[in-house]
Order: sequence, then structure tokens, then C-alpha cells
Amino acid sequence: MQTQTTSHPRGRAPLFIRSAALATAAVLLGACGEAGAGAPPHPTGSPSVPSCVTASGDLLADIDGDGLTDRVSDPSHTGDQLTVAFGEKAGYGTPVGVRKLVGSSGSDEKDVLATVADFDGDGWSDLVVVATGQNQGDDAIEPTVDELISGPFSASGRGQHIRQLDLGETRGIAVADYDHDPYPDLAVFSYAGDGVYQTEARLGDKDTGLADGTADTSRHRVYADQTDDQTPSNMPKSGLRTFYPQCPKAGNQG
Ligand SMILES: [Ca+2]
Ligand SMILES: [Ca+2]
Repeated sequence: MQTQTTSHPRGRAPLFIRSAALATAAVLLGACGEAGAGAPPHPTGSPSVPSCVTASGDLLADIDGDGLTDRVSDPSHTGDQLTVAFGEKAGYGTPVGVRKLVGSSGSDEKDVLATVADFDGDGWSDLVVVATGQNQGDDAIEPTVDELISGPFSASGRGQHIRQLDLGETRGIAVADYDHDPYPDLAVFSYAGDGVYQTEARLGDKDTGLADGTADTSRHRVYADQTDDQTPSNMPKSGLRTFYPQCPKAGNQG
């Protein structure tokens, strides 16, 4: 108790130093968030090929900015079966799965999830990747990776800018439309602790891609559902159809 009292005046200096260090770390993090090695070059304009959604719900778009149409599929509607098949001169290459897109730091986690949509509405489809370890019981754990990577992005998930999302113990993600604006939203199925799972929204945003989910921006957080069911069985299924035109039926890409 005595040491607490005497250390109080000195406590401010370490606090200040810590704040300064945090600010420096934030600046460094921002710098690291820019396009790194392996990312497609920063685009000078809009994609040269149109983006659209097929009858089966796949996204056809130029994901990596090379001028060739790529194909994104997620039959699971929860992010864990997402693949991207990159266009080649003839057809598509071997589809790339979520464990490749998430990068080495998250690829071995229990749940690796990804979804693709143009969250900031700049014409280039963006990537959300989340990797979360085993559930630890009553308390929710932090994901190893939860990032929004702005497009165009590569087969190894390298893009133009990285934004940390702070999603919590995430077990499912999907594109959804909560607020009926032109920006796709992200439905996040996560463990809230004490046996409760929740589906909540992170709203698409032209400045940040996906708005913060913190309390002071609570209008960006929509509680859609709470359950004790630990499987993401009640995720929105509308997906990309709200935000991309339907692909023409003719041709070989449907
Ligand atoms: Ca491409
Ligand atoms: Ca975008």
C-alpha cells in the first residue's frame, strides 16, 4: 500500500512514455500497413474488366489488377470454404484457399476465414482474413489475424493497405447488407464469452473500408442475433448479390 502511494507521482512518467511508445508503434503499424512485397501495384484507375455475380453466387472480378477476370467462391457462406481462382490467358489457375490467403502467421489456426467484397466502394474488391485458435472456455480469445486488406490483392493475400479489425473470437464471416447503403457490410459470428455466440455487423465505409466496432461509434455496430449455438448456422445468405450486378448468362464465365 505504501509503495502505491509513493509511486503515484512517478507513475505519470512511465504512463507518458508508454503513450509515446504506443503512438510510435501506431505510426510504425500504419507504415507496415501499406502495400508490401508481393502486393499488386497500386492501381491508377478502376478495374478494366467489370465485376459481377454469377447465378451460383460467385464473384467475377479482377482481384489482383492484372486485367484478367478472377473467380471468388464461398459455398459455405461463412468464410471457411472461400477460394479465389485467378484468371490466366486461358481459363483459371488452381483455386487458392483461405489458408494461403491469410498468410503464414494464421494458416495453422483452428478457424481460418476469408471473404471478398468492395467494402470501400473504390471499384476494387477487398479481402477480409481472420484466423482464430481453439476456444478456451468461458472467456473469448483474440484472433491471431483479423484484417481488412484493400484490393487489388495477390494470391498470398497481399494488398494495398492493411486495417486491423478487432473482431473478437470469430467463427464465421459473411458479406451482408445491414444499412442499405452502397457499401457491403461484414456479418461477424463470434464468441462473446460465457457460452454466448453473437452475430454482429461491421458496416462498409468509403474512408476506412469497415467502420470501427468500438462503443463510441456504436451506430456502426448492429447486434443481429445472440445464440448458444456454436455453429454459424444463421449467417446472412444474401452475400454479394446486393452490391454487384448479375453476370450476363451468355459466355463461358457463368
Ligand atoms: Ca486478375
Ligand atoms: Ca475496395
